[in-house]
Amino acid sequence: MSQSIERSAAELYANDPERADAVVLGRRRVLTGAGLAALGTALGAAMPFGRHLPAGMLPVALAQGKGPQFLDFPGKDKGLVVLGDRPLVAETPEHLLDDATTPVGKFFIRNNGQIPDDIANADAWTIRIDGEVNTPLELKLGDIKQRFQAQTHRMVLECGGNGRSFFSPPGRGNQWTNGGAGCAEWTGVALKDVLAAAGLKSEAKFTGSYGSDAHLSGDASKHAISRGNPIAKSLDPHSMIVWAMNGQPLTTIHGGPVRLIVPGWPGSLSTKWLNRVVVRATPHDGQGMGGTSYRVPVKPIVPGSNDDGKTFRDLESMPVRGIITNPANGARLPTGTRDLPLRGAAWGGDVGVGRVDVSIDFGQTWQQADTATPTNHYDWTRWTRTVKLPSDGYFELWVRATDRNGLAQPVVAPNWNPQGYGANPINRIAVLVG
Ligand SMILES: Nc1nc2c(c(=O)[nH]1)N[C@H]1C(S)=C(S)[C@@H](COP(=O)(O)O)O[C@H]1N2
Ligand SMILES: [Mo]
Repeated sequence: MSQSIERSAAELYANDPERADAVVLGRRRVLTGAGLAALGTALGAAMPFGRHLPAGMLPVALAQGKGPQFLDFPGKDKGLVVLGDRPLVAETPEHLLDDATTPVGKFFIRNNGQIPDDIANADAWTIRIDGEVNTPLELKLGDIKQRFQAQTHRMVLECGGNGRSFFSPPGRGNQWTNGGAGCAEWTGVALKDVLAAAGLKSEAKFTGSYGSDAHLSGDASKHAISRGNPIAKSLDPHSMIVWAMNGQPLTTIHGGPVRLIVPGWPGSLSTKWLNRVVVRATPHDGQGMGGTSYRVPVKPIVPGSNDDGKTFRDLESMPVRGIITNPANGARLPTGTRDLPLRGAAWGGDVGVGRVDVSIDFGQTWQQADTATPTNHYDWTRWTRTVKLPSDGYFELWVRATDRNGLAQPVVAPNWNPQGYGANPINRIAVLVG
């Protein structure tokens, strides 16, 4: 076998999909021992629906590159996968998102700068509200808790780059699979109530926000990140200033003592260690705004091309996504398993989920899943579906969510862009029966 095949199956599929198919599936598009041996893989079984595998599509079981680096961080599940350690970024494999409410220990971590030290007196933390307001405010967290109506909602927080690793060629940045998302119960006050207390001027069209984390370089004149959005999103009753997650004080790693949650939009708007909200007449110009940052093409561009992003639009509502949370990708199931209960979650930015379908035959046929009603807007939709397997062998289980506007997840990541935002292809997992 040629050396190039041994480098990695993923590379072979990327460079020469026809040859890859020939090696893996053979002319009859049935997995052969020779194909397996050539790739040194763990497929290890017949692929009953192999003839339906789209030409040139890498089987999921061959997609793993180098082994994952698991997270070792106080209070965090050891199954989280580190995507970067400076700044610290870790994602949650799909099978750890099997809870209706994501435990704090399983919640993904995304930092852009240095993680601040723990704060002793949370209630003394101060947030400034200024800019296009009648009365600029300096509010202590303790005062915010007293003065405004507290509320709790279970809502998805999702990184704008979630799914990035599915782009080809790869987008720049952390190579998220589907694990840059979680759904927690957030307790706090509506941002709109706090803005109303300051009094919005007629010029108030946008907001920007700042957190206290230092830039990685240590340069005090720079912010790690500072993003903003049109004022309408800040006035959404679900956009909140929060101090508790799943009923516990917000931990430092998740922005404690206090952060924003701007649900349904890129997670980067949900500023951690929040110390200032500025109301503006013009779009915010902080770190992470403009150019290709959190922006996507209005007209598709050639994958891999250079583009300064000037004609792009800001990524706002996140696209719909579904995941399979049980069984786990790579699960080995007992010989003779025929009824296989699948479980998962789906969510879709501001729009929410209309339906969820699963396929066991590479998308030839789809079966609609049962969906539970979300507890409130921005909660995710949990789904279940039992599928019948025809035999032992290697199967891929696919899930495809469709949002309430009828937009379904594509099979491959759409609308390539240099920094890799908005990749929401269907979730595919592999199981081996027998
Ligand atoms: N101050 C500050 N806020 C921030 C960030 C950051 O680096 N600094 N990262 C943002 C990004 S990109 C995401 S996806 C979410 C991640 O929140 P989490 O780490 O609690 O999961 O926080 C956002 N808020
Ligand atoms: Mo993010």
